[in-house]
Amino acid sequence: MPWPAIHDDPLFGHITAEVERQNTTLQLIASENFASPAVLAATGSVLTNKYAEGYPGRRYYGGNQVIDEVEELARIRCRELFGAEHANVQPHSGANANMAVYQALLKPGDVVLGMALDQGGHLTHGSPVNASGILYRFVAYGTDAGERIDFDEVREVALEHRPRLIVAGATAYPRLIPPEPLRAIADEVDALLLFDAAHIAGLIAGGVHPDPVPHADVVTFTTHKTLRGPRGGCIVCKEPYARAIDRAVFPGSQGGPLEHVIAAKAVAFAEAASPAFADYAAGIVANARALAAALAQEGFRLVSGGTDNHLMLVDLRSFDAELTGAEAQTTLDRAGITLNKNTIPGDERSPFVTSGLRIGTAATTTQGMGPEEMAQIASLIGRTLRRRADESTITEVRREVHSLCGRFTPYL
Ligand code: DSN
Repeated sequence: MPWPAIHDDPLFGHITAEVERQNTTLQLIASENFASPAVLAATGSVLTNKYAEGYPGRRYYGGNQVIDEVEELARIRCRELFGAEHANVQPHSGANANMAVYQALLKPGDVVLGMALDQGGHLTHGSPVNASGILYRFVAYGTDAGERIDFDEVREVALEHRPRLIVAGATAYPRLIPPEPLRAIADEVDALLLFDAAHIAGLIAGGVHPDPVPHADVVTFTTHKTLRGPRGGCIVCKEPYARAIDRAVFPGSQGGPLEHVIAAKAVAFAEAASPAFADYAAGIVANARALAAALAQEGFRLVSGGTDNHLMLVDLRSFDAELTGAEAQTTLDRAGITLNKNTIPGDERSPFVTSGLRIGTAATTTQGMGPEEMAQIASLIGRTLRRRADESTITEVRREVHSLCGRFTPYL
């Protein structure tokens, strides 16, 4: 027997337990989704066995005839889905994609504009504890009194600091990000424009959010959030940057590509190109609006007053000044409602505590839930947090969550 028998390894018990958790509790983390059986099959395929440093037709190892076909298919589907001139499907994650773009376009010490981290930006948009903030001089822009991106401020900061690159995009921003004003500002200061579409790639592919590809020099995204593919990253760019981007991914910052994940990305691109995916993307936004409206009815203030995308930020202070994001996350987790604490603009609490929650609808929409279920979820959240000291309420909500999920089981 070539492999040791490990069918009784406790690890497989853990995987079964995780399937059970995903099937029976509510997944409201805005960056998560349920990948299709076809995506899971490709991710778990023998393609994981193959080393393929390089790119199709230019590999360092032999035996890559099939792998070349797989990666080329993924690149073609990615270009077609996003109408892009060039695609690199090798980044292992969105963070890797962003770092490769910086490596391709910048020199250490160059000035870059990015969204403030406490107002929705990502770690790779210049956090001092991230390589982006260590290697490059990031200057932050933020949101205005209405908690929306302040394009006048972006322009002022750009004129003052003359960045080499402007980074658009966020991980916790509930509103639409129009690419045109950012392109105009980038042109005015002779900067390049990177649009980090990690969260909204599925909304762009589904045609419900404006397409940044014609406007940005480079667009990065992850494949596992609203796009509903395997965990991973991608870069699309204009042709003049293609060679530098490819070199920055390999050999610049990664070794062997994960070809099983690239195959699963190809599956996801095909799924996202189907007419049904446009309905799905519209459903995500409709559900987010319904959930936000129902949460407002429960007494929660929504940052910026609502949402245009797949997520909302809840300001807990309006509901209960004593309730922190950390306590709300832990309490809801016990009730079978999975989401994450999040800082909100002007938050006085630390990122480990926070005054907010981030809630997304990509996964529940995949399950087939609609506005009626969103209203029920808002009511469950409100009831749990209002009566959080009462153990029987947590048990009762957990039972209701179980029953709700039983009608929309993702993995039968
Ligand atoms: N962890 C991702 C998110 O939740 O938005 C960002 O990297």
